Amino acid sequence: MLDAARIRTDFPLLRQQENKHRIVYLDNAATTQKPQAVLDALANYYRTTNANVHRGAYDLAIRATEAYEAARSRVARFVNAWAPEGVVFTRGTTEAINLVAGSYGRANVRAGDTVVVTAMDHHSNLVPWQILCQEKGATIRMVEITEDGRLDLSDFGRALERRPKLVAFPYVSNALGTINPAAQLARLAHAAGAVVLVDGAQSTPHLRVDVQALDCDFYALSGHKMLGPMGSGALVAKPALLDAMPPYHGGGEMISRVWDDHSTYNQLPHKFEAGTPNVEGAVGLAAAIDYLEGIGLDRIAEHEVALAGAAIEQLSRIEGVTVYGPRDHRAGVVSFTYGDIHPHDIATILDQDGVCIRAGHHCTQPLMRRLNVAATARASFYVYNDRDDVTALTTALAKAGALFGYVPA
Ligand code: 7TS
Repeated sequence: MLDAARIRTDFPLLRQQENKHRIVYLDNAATTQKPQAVLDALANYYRTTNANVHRGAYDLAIRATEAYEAARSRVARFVNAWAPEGVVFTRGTTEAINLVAGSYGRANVRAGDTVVVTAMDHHSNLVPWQILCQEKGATIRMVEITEDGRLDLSDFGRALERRPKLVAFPYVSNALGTINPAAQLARLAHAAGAVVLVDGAQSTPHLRVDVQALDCDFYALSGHKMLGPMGSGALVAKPALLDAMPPYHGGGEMISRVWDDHSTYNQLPHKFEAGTPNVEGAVGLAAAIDYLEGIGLDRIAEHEVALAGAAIEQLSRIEGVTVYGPRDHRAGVVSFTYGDIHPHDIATILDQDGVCIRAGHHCTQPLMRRLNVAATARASFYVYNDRDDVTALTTALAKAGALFGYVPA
């Protein structure tokens, strides 16, 4: 186990109380808190290095550009990207997927084509493909899940028989915690002639990721879910694919030469980074990666699996609680319902004890329909959580049970 109590002291926000209780922050799948090292990197950037990047001839602007490009290399090393120029900074996973749909998708998907997604995809890995398919007259094929919340591999195989243009899936489900066999899925999809996009929003913070070993084509990630700043993230892609893609946004920085009626475009990755980028986001994300690697991704994964296992074990002992998702080969996300208590009520009652969890559809409405629920309550763990947090969760839940007459008060 990690020394979570020690790690917690690195996070100023976690020193504060919520509703007069020690904060028990269990909404890490939505966003994580930020360590002092990241806050310092942001302040330091503005104190010593801030200028607009890629256009200054003076030393300060050169240093800002170097900091930004060093952050790109840091992200590239972290996920073993094909090359630093295959890392395009975005606002997060959502923008990265929209970039692929809007550029690769619009250039390559035609009427009658199929795009494969899964029933456990976050809306941000579904709606961009719906928009694309509606525009092109193409079809979405959604792969079903099994009873225990895994991808149905035989249905995946059937979907591939349509020879889809593109296959998109999450490495880790934000609502079920399922870890998908991403390398195997990518291999099968490639064999069927498809290009593969992996939604890495929930995997990058929690597992050691190697995009070359996964052998996907596109990989999307969010910095704010891995201790980095809000509005930071990246699309990691095979450079040859990016090179052949048309631009996504037009504007400054993405051009080479501009004429009255047309333009030529900059080299990678700048072709996809129109306008002034989020330099502080990139610098803060690089600091977050340093912090995470200081702990070690394998240890982080092990820690979360242990906490999720303890949570599932304790929750399952409470009569009336249903825990969703697989029991093993899963990440630190635990979705549950408690009888007919509305998940929003559960979250509100838990908040009285300082326990922050998410309630709702988790941007996975097609999945919620398959689970036959409108919403679930969801606890998600990270490096600063420990077994006391699991106990705080179940103790507060018992109070909710008492309030709604499920257990004697
Ligand atoms: N994909 C998955 C699997 C996610 O969990 C999320 C965010 C996204 C994409 C979108 O990421 P963004 O950084 O661009 O917003 N998931 C959640 C969540 O589970 N609760 O709040 C946001």
